[in-house]
Amino acid sequence: MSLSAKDKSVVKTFWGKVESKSAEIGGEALGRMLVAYPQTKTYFSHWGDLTPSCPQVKKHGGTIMTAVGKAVKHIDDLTGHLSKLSELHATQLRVDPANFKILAHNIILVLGMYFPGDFTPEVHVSVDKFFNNLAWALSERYR
Ligand code: HNI
Repeated sequence: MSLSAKDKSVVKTFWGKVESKSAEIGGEALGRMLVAYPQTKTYFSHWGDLTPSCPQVKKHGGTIMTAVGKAVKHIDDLTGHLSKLSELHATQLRVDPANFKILAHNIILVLGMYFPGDFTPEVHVSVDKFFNNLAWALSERYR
């Protein structure tokens, strides 16, 4: 499912609104994922505390969303841009790529919560396509 020029511009415009809140949104999304999809906790067991409000979850939520924000800026070459991050998740972190979609689902959910007015169905469909492409790009180095 490739992103049309319209999808790209919708995602970039929407991200312009999201950016200043993105660390908070990332923390909320990561915290929710760890509770609602407890199988994802295994990858973060070295943190000890995995409650949604704990500092590690908040900090890593910010790290993830910074990476997502950079991906938005490289929306024309997600595969090339995310190659190193894909390799890290494949070979060192050994994250099952099915989890990328689970995290994306949680980020999308929180985007809707934070921006009920801006997150129209039209924005939703483009953002959803973007995260599918991002998940696909992050899975690229698993072969
Ligand atoms: Ni992910 C580390 C980005 C999905 C498990 N992850 C990172 C880092 C970035 C990042 C950036 C820090 C890299 C570094 O230190 O150089 N991760 C992303 C993005 C997505 C994603 C953009 C998808 C949107 N990661 C996931 C998922 C899981 C995951 C779905 C597991 C369920 N990531 C990790 C783990 C680390 C990690 C584990 C190391 C964390 C730590 O602090 O030890």
